[in-house]
Amino acid sequence: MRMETETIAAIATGMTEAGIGIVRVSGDDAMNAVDSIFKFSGEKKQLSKQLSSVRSHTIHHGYIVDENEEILDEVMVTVMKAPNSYTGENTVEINCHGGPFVLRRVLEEVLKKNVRLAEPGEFTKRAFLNGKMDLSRAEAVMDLIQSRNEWARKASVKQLRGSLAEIIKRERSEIINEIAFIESALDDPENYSLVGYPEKLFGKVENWEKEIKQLIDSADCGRLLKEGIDTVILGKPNVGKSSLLNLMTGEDRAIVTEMAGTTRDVLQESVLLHGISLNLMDTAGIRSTEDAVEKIGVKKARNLAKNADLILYVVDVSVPLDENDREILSLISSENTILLLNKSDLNAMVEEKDIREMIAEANLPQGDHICVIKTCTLNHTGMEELEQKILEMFFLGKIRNDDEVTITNLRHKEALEDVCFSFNNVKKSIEDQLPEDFFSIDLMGAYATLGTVIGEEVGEDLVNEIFSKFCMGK
Ligand SMILES: Nc1nc2c(ncn2[C@@H]2O[C@H](COP(=O)(O)OP(=O)(O)OP(=O)(O)O)[C@@H](O)[C@H]2O)c(=O)[nH]1
Ligand SMILES: [Mg+2]
Repeated sequence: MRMETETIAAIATGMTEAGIGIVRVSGDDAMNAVDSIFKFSGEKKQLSKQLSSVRSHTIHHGYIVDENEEILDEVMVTVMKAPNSYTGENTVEINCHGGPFVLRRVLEEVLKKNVRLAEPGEFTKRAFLNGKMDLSRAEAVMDLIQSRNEWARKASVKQLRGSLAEIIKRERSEIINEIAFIESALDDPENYSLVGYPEKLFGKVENWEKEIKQLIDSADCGRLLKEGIDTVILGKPNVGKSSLLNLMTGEDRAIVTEMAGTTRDVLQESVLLHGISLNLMDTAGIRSTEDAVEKIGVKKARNLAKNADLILYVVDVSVPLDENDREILSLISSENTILLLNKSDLNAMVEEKDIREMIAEANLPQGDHICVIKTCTLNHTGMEELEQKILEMFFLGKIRNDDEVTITNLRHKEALEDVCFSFNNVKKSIEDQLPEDFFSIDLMGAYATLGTVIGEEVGEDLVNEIFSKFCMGK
């Protein structure tokens, strides 16, 4: 792939007030460009020194000035020369004071020096194009930045250190060996025998397939861990849904009143549960209503229920079950629901057996598996049991130990599913006793698709698409 030489710059840190903010410049002309707006501190140095002549990986104190020599900020400038930098190019990082306005002004001055604004992810894209990292590692950089919990951070760091790429590279080299063997044997049958070979290959393909399937299996669990479990709180009006959200977030986020129909819009909050994120959504109580606003809220709640990873169905035990509960039962499935018998401090009009009867009447597949927990959001009863149940439901036996490689990226998952498809074709060809060149065709397919994960067989379009999702300055 072509080397990019244009010099680019961007603000690499967040645009909020902070102690330090960094303007990053990368490309052939990085040092020259910054030289023309940077003054070393100390008079002697000002005359004699240039950033382009300092040693690589050194840091220098000084000032950024505009055309009129007016000082914009007092800064520390780090110089990293090609190829020993993140991008593999000459890189200068200007450590400014971290105000958004100051940073923008310094960036503006840099951009006047024949430097253009970097696109999102362009620094990392250059690192990839310059061979500093494979694609799966570049993607891990973004995942790491976006990680919202300890688990996601660990998974990204592992991938960043190349663990996924290692597996992929090893399988690819094993596959290419087999292809080479088949081709040689077909060309030169006198010296290479294919007797008994299909059986041997079958075993190898099964092993590769097993390893790839394990990675695919880790993806669903990985997605939930990385992005959080989309959790919808569902129930009739006034049962305590908003109280539950407030209790779980530890904040008074939702309005709670004794009036039915208080919540009308969806309220979303993120909650961390033993290092795992829940995207908790409080919804309008489900009931048939003539109120136009509430109607919209109920519709939204129904839609959210359809795509939820987890539904917390809240029932108020002090009020008899009715048609609205029947409707809610039609929105849930037994795999994704935990039923909470709330207001357990009050006189119970509803017992667990009543709701179980209604579930049975609703003919919900495996309805008897639904877990029922007694809660009281006023005195916090049942919360530990609820947390425990959520962890069990999603991660029991599924959270892998720290050494195992987990994939969290949808692109990787889809590619690996294609790889398994190719492996299956090879196995089928072997079983159907087809000629050996059929094996190589699908092995080649698997080899190429594996390559896309680490970026060895990807077109420019895909590369651009992947990096465009990055944040600015990375
Ligand atoms: N006794 C008792 N009261 C509760 C409990 N949980 C909530 N409440 C009360 O029930 C009323 C309704 O609570 P909310 O949390 O607003 O209920 P909601 O389901 O969000 O109601 P809508 O938004 O109207 O659908 C409030 O007065 C709460 O204080 C509980 O466990 N016990
Ligand atoms: Mg509410």
